[in-house]
Amino acid sequence: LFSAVPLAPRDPILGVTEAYNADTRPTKVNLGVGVYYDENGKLPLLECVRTAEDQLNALHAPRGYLPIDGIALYDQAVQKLLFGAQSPVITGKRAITAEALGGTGGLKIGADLLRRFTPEGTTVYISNPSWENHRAIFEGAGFEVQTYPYYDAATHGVDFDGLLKCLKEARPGSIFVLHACCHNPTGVDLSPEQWTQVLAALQAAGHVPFLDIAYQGFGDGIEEDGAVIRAFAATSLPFFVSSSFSKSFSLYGERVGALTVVLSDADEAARVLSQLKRVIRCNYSNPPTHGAQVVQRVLNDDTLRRQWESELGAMRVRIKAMRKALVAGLAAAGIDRDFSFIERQRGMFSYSGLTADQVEALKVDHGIYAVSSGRICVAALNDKNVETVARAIASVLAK
Ligand code: PLP
Ligand code: TYF
Repeated sequence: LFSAVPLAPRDPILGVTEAYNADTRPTKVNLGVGVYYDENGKLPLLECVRTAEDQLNALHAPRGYLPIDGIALYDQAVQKLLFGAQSPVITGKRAITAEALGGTGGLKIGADLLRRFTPEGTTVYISNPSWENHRAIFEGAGFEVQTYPYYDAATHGVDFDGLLKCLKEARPGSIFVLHACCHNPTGVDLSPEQWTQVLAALQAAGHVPFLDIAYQGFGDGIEEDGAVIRAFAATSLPFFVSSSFSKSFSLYGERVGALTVVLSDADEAARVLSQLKRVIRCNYSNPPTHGAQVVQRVLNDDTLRRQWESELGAMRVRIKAMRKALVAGLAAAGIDRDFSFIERQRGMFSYSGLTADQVEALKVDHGIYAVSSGRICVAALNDKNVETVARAIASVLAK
């Protein structure tokens, strides 16, 4: 049965970490995976998380099965975070939310749900480029996946005409996966005016938007980064949102995320929730307790919530400082190419423009690991390594 099974390709991003781990050079730097490291190069445990965990430990609560859609207080907190507490989609009971296994889990149960209720042959469009798991998840759910034009390397911006054209020409009722903020891998987001046009085009064609928000708070702020979701919620358009707390709470391994769907009315929402629960039951039955308990406690407690906002704000500010330091470091290393776009990009990533060969040289000659597309994780830079990284990049550019 298994003698002819071919070896599957490695994940292009997680494979970088495997190679990095095997490198014995003490000066090595991992700019591959999208993880936030602090100024000492360490994965942080947020103070708000530590406090919530201490409180939870003191309770010594039993661990029964959760409801299929997770902890109610968590689901409600997710909705408030996404839409604002007073949003009509919440008060009108048009939004349903299920705790999910990270943002990935939110995408997966959303994809499975859509597959059950969209016509055969429905196409899913993801950005070109996108997080590769988008393609894998939607293809795995049984969809044909195509790309819409997004990144324009010449301008380090968005090919907006190409994107609009695709939205207009795609068969009505197609599914569009959109990064709500901090686009992975490019770091290039749409402007509010562009979002308005995208929203109008989606509505005109009756497409199904599937917003992915995995980096809320890393762009301009929690509120600011959620503005796109609120703009969608202000229309009557049904849409999906997969959200993740992996990065914003530094809770990667706890798998805390959610799927939220906004429907036309409360009755439709109740029916769709019943179907979503069915999808969850046959995937993993019900979600885990710990991570969602922690997040729920923080979001629903004024003091912890303020602490979270301040800790997340500090991460955002540090990343921006590292963007500046990298651009300055490249200039100081004698590079005259204009790298100022790195400062304009948002979130954890920068599409640096380095070629696959240059990324390979960075690894071989300098022990600096990046994704072969040229994507670097700016959140892995710190005051101690940024100059080394800048000099290494300068040296491979000069090769
Ligand atoms: N969506 C995007 C765009 C991401 O970059 C990530 C990163 O991991 C995810 C979803 C998934 O997040 P999680 O780790 O919570 O599954
Ligand atoms: O893009 C990244 O680096 C993060 C982490 O299969 C990640 O989103 C990467 C690959 C993957 C799962 C998570």
